[in-house]
Amino acid sequence: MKTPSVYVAMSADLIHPGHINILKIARDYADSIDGEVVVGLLTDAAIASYKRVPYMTYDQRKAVIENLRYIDRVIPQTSLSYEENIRALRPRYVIHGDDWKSGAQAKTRQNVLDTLQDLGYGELIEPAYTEGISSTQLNADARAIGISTNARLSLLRRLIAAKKPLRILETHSAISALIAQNVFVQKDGVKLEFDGFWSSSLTDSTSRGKPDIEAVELTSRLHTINDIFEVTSKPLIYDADTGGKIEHFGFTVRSLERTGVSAVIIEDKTGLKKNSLLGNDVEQTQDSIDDFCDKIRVGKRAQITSDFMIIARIESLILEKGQDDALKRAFAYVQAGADGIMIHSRQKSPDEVLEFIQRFRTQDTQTPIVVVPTSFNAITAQELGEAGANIIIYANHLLRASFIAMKEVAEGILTHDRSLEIEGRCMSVKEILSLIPGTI
Ligand code: SPV
Ligand code: MG
Repeated sequence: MKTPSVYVAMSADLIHPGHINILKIARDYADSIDGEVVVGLLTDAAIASYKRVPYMTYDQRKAVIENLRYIDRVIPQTSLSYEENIRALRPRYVIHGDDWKSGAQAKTRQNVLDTLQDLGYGELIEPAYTEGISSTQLNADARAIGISTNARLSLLRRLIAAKKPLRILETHSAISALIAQNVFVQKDGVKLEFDGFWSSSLTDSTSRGKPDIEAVELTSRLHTINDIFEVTSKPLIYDADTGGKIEHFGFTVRSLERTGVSAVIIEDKTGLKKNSLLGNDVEQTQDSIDDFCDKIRVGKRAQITSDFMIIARIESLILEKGQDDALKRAFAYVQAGADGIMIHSRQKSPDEVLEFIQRFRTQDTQTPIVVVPTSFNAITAQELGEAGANIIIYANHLLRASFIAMKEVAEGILTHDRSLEIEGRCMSVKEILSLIPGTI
């Protein structure tokens, strides 16, 4: 006969006395029926579906949890819902702290009750929640301490594996990165936040009053990134324009990697680079497939970690060379070692990007695809994800937004010859002081 079981689902990323209390209770219930305690350990994808990716990988969390003495067995729980595991395991008891009766987890709880009722077997036990300690508080404390270079660097690959699509926001300073780090909305019980940062060549140059023509050198750009990294913990994708001279690209890769950047995107243009959204209104030259593949290979040979990603950006649609050219390049770049493909477009409609993704995906289901919906802005990230894109970059919006706000306030002060009228458009001094941890 099958051993009777007690089921407990957990993320087990930051184990605290509240978890131990639940597991001890589960042990007591299991002993009372001569059964086993089975932990359904949420996979990275299950956790990332409703909050950030965990600090530790599934295997690391498993190694910790399966060595706790109250537990007999660990199995994966691949979604937030317990249903699949409950149906397969038919536990005598399911155990969860009583804090989930209201709030975001209430739906999951109801689903557990419905499933047990449907099976006509099993009981939900809800011990009192342990006050005074919570994963949320531990998370906040961990964030305040910061993140190591390697942990940040590897986060992007882990996120790509766990979640689709990723939403990446342009940041050009520490303050804009703090906004991208902390802003969130609650949607259908899910906490939606940005997964990382985009260091845009356009906004990093523009915020320095320089044109987007590779005129701001790597060292200056790394200063901005260091400022950003000092106060945040999310991963960053670096826009390296053309990647510069092939002889220099390996050094760029090493510097980015050393700093903790997760990925570099290089575009297949050569000569004097202009911003892609200018299209054929300016002279822009696409690199040959062979030369660009060589550059990808140089980058791949230079990197030290296996986590760093080199993403090849295809400019064929920007330069009106057509889908066939774009696809031919995409497959060649992947063959040369590119860890991802970015397909760019300056059309108002997303059609050409969707066509590219669909055709690319018929031959390659794995390589991550990056898109930048600046001009085709009516399509949602969710829709692009469903079409097969992995990373959606909002490439310039924080800088564009701040420019309008600053100009309005500057004009307002001149118009009224004082600042009274525009105070409402500014954050209060008290608020701005309290925004930065450590000010007071
Ligand atoms: C950037 O943000 O600098 C980019 C994207 O490269 S785009 O401006 O659309 O070319
Ligand atoms: Mg750029």
